[in-house]
Amino acid sequence: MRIQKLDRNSRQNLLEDLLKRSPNNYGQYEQGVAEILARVKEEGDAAVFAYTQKFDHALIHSGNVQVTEAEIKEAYNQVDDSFVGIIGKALHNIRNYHEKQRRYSWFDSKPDGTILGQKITPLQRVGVYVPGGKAAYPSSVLMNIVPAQVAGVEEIIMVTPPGKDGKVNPNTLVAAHEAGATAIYKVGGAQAVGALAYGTESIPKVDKIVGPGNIYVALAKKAVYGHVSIDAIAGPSEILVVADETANPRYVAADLLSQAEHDELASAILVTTSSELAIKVSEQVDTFVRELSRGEIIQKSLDNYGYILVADTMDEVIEIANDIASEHLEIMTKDPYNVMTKIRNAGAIFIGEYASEPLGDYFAGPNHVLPTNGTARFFSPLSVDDFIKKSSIIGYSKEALALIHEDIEAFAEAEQLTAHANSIRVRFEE
Ligand code: HSO
Ligand code: ZN
Repeated sequence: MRIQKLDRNSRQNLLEDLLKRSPNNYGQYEQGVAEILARVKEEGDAAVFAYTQKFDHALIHSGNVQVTEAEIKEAYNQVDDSFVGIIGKALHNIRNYHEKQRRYSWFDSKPDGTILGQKITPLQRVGVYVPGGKAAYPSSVLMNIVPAQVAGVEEIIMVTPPGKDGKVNPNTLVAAHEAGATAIYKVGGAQAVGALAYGTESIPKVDKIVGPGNIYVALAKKAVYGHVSIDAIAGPSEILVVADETANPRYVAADLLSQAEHDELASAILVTTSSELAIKVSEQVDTFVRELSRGEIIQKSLDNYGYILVADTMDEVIEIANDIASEHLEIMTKDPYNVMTKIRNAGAIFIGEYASEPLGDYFAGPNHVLPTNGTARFFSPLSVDDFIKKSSIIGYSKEALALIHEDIEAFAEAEQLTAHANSIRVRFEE
């Protein structure tokens, strides 16, 4: 891995380099996606099935588009019981964590008879997109469904592209069933997003679409935003390790590669105050790359967006970590909790040498759907909040309104909205 001294130059280059990974640079596919969406809106099922034949080479029709109980049973037969057990344990932790995010309605009443409040209502129906092919991660199925379920969403509709044989990845089906998807449809791509956004004869319209997907799915989600809600558009994975001389180089190297293996555009960065650690990590990375099965992807990803930066002080390390605003941030220093308090921007913060990133991907409980591409400056992990909405509650008594009615009338008149003023005034005319 390349090792650089952290100075103004390398810092500037790094930040510019990372920005190139933004999924906002795919304008050339927009037209094609818009056409797919328009046809799905117009023709419903017929368009969805035609695109499924064209892109997934699968013959899907209204009689087989929804996954049946029998297909779920068949999937269980294909998946190891021990894996089902592991999914169950992960689910337990993920549910417990998300339970803590649950929000409650509140009502404040005053002696004068006013009641102000906020009513929490879960979204009624949401769509979870699950990619097919190599990125069909059962862990992501859990991470997208659980917060919706904890929020109280009644209908959790999953869509996922079928293989040529018209079947869905059995691991995906088992994870969806364990997590509590209420219906599963065998459609993918922009056409699936269109179906969820507009509704078709077979697939119901939802209120929000979440879940990762390829560029067509991402652009389709962006295009239907406003018509339905969507989650943030996920970019390639990122890990940033902040370490001092006390860190174990083998652990640091292993953790960097855990995210580099996701994608050739993934980014893996170590920022450290120790040049000795930098050299050891770089050597260890080379050893691991030779041993690991996805070594080729890892090497490409490291050539693209892998960096080891050596800084003079921990303050500089923290500053660049905040500028990068990484999806995952690991802290391996002698006082990791102290460093953590100075981190402003990060999707998930892993503290100490036993909190390795994959612990969060699979098992600890927090969501692994996290802001990428520097968006941790203003976005948060997927959570129960994504699946609820709020209504304001206002209740007033005559006595309470009497005290302020003139002020409201004056305010309305200042805006020259006399009907507004009138609506208050008529209540105090007798
Ligand atoms: N680290 C990925 C999520 C994932 N990892 C799924 C393994 N499976 C999100 O950046
Ligand atoms: Zn991962």
